[in-house]
Amino acid sequence: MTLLERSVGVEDLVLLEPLEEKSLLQNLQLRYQNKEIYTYIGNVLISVNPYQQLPIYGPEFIATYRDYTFYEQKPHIYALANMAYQSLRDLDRDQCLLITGESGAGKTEASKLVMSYVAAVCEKGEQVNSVKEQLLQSNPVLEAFGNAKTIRNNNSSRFGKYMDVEFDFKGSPLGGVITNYLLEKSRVVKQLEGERNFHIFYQLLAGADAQLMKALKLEPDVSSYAYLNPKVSRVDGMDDASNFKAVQNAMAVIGFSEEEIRRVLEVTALVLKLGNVKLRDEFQASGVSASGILDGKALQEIGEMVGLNSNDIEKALCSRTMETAKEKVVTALNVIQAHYARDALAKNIYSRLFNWIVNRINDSIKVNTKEEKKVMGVLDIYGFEILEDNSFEQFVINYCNEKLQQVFIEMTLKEEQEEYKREGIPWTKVDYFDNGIICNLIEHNQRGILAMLDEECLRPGVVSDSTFLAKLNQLFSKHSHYESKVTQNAQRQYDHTMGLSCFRICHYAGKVTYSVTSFIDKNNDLLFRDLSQVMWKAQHPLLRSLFPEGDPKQASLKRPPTAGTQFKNSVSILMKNLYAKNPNYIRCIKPNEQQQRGLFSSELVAVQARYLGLLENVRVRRAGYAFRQGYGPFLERYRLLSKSTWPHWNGGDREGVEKLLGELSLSPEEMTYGKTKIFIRSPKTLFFLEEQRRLRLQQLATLIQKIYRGWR
Ligand code: AD9
Ligand code: MG
Repeated sequence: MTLLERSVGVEDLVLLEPLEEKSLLQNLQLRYQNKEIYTYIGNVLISVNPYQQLPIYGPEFIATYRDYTFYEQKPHIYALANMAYQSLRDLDRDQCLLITGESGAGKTEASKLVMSYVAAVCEKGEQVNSVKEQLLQSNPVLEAFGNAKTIRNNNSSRFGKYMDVEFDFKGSPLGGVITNYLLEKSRVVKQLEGERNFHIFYQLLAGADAQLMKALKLEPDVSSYAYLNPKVSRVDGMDDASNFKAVQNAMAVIGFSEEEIRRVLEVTALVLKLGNVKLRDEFQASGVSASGILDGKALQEIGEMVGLNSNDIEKALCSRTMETAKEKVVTALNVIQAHYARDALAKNIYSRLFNWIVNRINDSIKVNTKEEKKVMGVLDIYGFEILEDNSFEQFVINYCNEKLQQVFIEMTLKEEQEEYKREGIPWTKVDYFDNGIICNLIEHNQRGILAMLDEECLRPGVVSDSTFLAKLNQLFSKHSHYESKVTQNAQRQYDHTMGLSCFRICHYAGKVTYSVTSFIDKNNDLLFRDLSQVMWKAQHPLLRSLFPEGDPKQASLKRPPTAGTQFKNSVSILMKNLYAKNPNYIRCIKPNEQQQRGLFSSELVAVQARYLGLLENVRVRRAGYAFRQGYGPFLERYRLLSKSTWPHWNGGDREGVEKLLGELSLSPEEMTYGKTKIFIRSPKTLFFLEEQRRLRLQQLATLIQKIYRGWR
């Protein structure tokens, strides 16, 4: 039985015949139904969410995978983690693991499996163990504050995460740095039906002991809080109370002091209470509508907890101060505006708290040594999104995926090309779709959609989402990847699915229609100065530190970059970081919407296969060689297959390999001899070699046994 036949379907899609979407899906389905959730495309790993605990993880499997090279065992995430780790430790090459896929596809679980693999195989020792613990414990903390139950995933990460783990020359972890992207802060004040707010709120209410509840003046009943949806207070299989203990413990392991933990929980409780601050219409004598507090209890409690006068908070929520060079004008907000201000404040406090937590973890895990470090970056970030209504969030998420696709193609091709050049092997050009044009449409510094959005946000005068759209329509009327009602009408195309307030981008993964509603607002992401000023006045050191711009001395500070620009900048830093490393890819696929084991919906997977560019990936991969290895190690491994090289070979490594492969009568197109490495076109040949080696080892073992018996 060969390695190929051992599994069901091909283990590497490079071997797929015929190569088309249908056969690709059938292959994944066949494997999935046989609980083979992992499949390769060369060294890219595809992982289909099993929605059940498979007996393929843990120390025994880790021990197996650490002793083999990539193609020697069944496809597995441990094999990929092992390849990345060994290459980092032994070849000194910084690595990155890019984990992509849609919500619920298994990205976060995959990143945890990689981390636990690396933690298990690296050296042990007191110092190392404590670093490992801190790195591993950052997960439950970030998940508590950054994950939530959504319709698509009970434990959905509502932020993007990139983590650099740094190692010393022996491959022992020294520490790391976490970068977070775009927390979905709108969830703090509103959730879709069937969804929850961030886990921490429920954990706190379910798990805090009586003393803490009293100190925070909280009630255990979820329905007491307007920001929590009482219909989904619990999630099947999730124990909020015991998770709360685990989070507190994890924070302590990372190095948060008791006081810091309490402060974090106070700010969390404050956000919950803000939702209960009810406002009402009030009419001023002048007849202008204004607002005031309907029920002062929540506000009173907030004031007491963070050392603020509740009248000051009320004033900041219900009015707005406009400052000109000469004077200050205070205008009253009506009840809708005041509620909006309250929600904006809650979202801001929470997202700033989240950033603070990430920074605090980074302080603990930061590496202080000057010695040379090796780095493994793990990226767990939202995949391409096409929802029913796509807004600013989907726009930036899809932009990020467009950039990741660009990295993927460029790095895969560049890497191949460079190696061919080094090895003196002719390079045949591969045709592929270059999505640079779409990236440019979005990110171009002067003429991109994000630049246009900023221009509109910063322009004085009356600006709105529709003036922004009009600008795009004018500028991109002829762009091949941009469409809107206006451009369609000009071309006499009549598409009823396109709304008046929408534009559409033809992404590499498909067309997405975005509604411009709230683009300006979300990009501006401004908090009225009255609110930051009052927060800065709080006696609570943590809360106060979250609002540095509230300091009157900082009043002349320039406005912070817009949300779009901040995101673009962090994506650009991420890309630079990724380009500097050797990439490893994990493509996660969600087999069904019901989060059920054993169910494989071909239609759903087909869409994801397109987003992930799997066919394109196989095509690029097939154009080259699936396997390559230095002559020395290759000869060492397979020399027992030839009479010329076994048991002794006195010539050079390359001659030995030529002799050996010559004797095995393999097709000459299957391999090419580079300067230092042998290149093998398809994994099939490699599997053949492996199989021959296994048989030969068996033969030798029998022979040795016979000789041994003869002696006895
Ligand atoms: V989201 O974009 O954060 O909403 P992810 O991260 O892609 O999403 P996640 O890793 O959270 O998905 O996986 C969703 C659920 O699928 C998990 O909570 C597990 O219940 C399940 N899962 C995922 N991968 C595995 C696995 N290898 N084995 C068993 C798995 N269950
Ligand atoms: Mg996740």
